[in-house]
Amino acid sequence: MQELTFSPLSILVLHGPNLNLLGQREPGIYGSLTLIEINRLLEAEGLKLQAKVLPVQSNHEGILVDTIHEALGKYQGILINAGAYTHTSVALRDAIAAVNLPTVEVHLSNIYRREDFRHHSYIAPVAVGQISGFGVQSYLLGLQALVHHLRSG
Ligand code: CA2
Repeated sequence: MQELTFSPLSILVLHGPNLNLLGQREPGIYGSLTLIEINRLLEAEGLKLQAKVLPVQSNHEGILVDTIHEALGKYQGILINAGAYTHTSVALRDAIAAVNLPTVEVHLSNIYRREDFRHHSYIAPVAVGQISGFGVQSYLLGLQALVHHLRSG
């Protein structure tokens, strides 16, 4: 049987502030998996999709901006959970717009069922799309959607 092979893709996965605490606090909202476990699941999903996944977490807006700038030429797409910076950061939005790499926004919780201040995303207008509310599945679905978008574009 003939194997389907795709051109290699590298995807930058960005996790924003406080997501390093996953699995240790607030499991009712964010689930019981740690960030390391989520990254392992993403890497396994990447293998299935023939895409290399590189996860980075930072609590610092400037580091996230620098990491987005450095993605140019190294990665074909970005999967991002910007955490609380989703609702505050024009700088992250401008960085994504500047590098112009296809970006998918994900959230563990459904931000539209929560406090009003979480209903607005600065990232959404510069993203290909957004997946919110499916726990770790938001990340896995987001990775699938991004890879599909990159391969069909
Ligand atoms: O639902 C999401 O994925 C969020 O991006 C998570 C952010 C929140 O500010 C967004 O509105 C929605 C918060 C991440 C905080 O993660 C924690 C993990 C464990 C314990 C406390 C916080």
